[in-house]
Amino acid sequence: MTGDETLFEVTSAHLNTGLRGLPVGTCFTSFVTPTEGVHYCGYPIAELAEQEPEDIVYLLFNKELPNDEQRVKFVEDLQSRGEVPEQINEVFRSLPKDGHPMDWLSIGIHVLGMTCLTGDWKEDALNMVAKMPRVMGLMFRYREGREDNIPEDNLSQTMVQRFVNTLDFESVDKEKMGKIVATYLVLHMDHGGGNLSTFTGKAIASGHANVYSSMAGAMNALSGPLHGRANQSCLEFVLKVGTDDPIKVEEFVRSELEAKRPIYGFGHAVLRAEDPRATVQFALGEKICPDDENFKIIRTLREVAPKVLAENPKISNPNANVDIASGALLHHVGFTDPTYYTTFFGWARVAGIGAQIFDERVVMRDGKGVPIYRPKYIAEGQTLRHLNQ
Ligand code: AMX
Repeated sequence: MTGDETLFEVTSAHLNTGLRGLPVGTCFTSFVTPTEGVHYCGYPIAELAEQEPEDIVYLLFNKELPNDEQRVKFVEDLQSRGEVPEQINEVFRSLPKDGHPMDWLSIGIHVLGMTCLTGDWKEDALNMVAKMPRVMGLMFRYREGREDNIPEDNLSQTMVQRFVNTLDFESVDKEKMGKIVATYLVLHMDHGGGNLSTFTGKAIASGHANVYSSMAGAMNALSGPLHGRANQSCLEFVLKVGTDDPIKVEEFVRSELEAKRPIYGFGHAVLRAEDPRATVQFALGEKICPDDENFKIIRTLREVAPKVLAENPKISNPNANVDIASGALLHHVGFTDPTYYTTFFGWARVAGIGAQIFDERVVMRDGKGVPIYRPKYIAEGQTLRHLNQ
């Protein structure tokens, strides 16, 4: 037995805790540290924030950033994969408009799986990444009843431009929108191996369901209010604050805590400082929309809430998390309905989860792949000792 193998002992205290903290595998794409937050393939996220989303997709699949030549080739490759099947229009036309956008996204991914499957893990994962901008754009269009005059998908554009082009929002600064969406995608593409949606996607793929079915399952996991849907709750919270006056904001924060409600956008399970993804988005907001009403509110919240939360020693991290700023920025460029926010999160994660599924299926264990997931459950009344008998 090596020293490594003795580092972690499973005790009965680990049972029924949602696998929290239990080491179960290796993640090649990203990890999270308490001070610098998420790192993609070793790079702290703050160093990557200005990269194009296509560069990060390349990084997650190849474990290195592309050089200029590789970048050009990869962008062309993604563009060649971008076309979406006509059937997606029929399906979206028929879905209930009051269904949650995350359910639409999951169904859209299933449609891709039913029409575009190759059966090759990497091909399918990259094809899905390439098709997502159009799927996302179409989802907005059909949900909002803007089914007529949808611009053709311009496959020579970047992923974000294709989405913005499909949406074709009137009276919105498309360049600003593109910058905010691109930054959002880069910051959200991956977050370690054990978060619920990533784990779910990999678990489904371990039974050799295809990448599309696995990703649809991952999106369903992401849609939960304790997971990806927190970003929707965050903007709803900011709208509820409704003022950027520091005294009133402090009163509001205290009254929410008094009522045992969370202060959304603050705190983190792993980070012990402000999430660099929040820092990046605050800097972007100061550049793009310093006078936006919601941005002014989150600026004040960022000053006031950590001081109030720090009064409670139980709270491990009183600082801003990634979700505090993303909603205000998206809102500023016309995405005023927070129920859509988790779909941006899902769109971004298709890259990270797709890359992790590829690693687990094709790369790990010298190419044999990780076997079908099968954690051990103990029968009622038994203890861990029974496992050794
Ligand atoms: N507001 C109110 N109470 C908070 C809080 C906050 N922002 N952050 C932590 N706490 C409370 C916890 O609920 C917990 O209370 P309990 O002991 O009564 O159960 C106690 O402080 C200790 O929690 P913790 O160890 O500091 O954090 P955690 O790992 O249990 O929870 C998180 C982390 C993010 C769920 C929590 O900070 C929270 O609920 N934040 C507000 C909601 C939010 O912003 N969610 C988005 C998270 C974004 C992300 O992680 N990507």
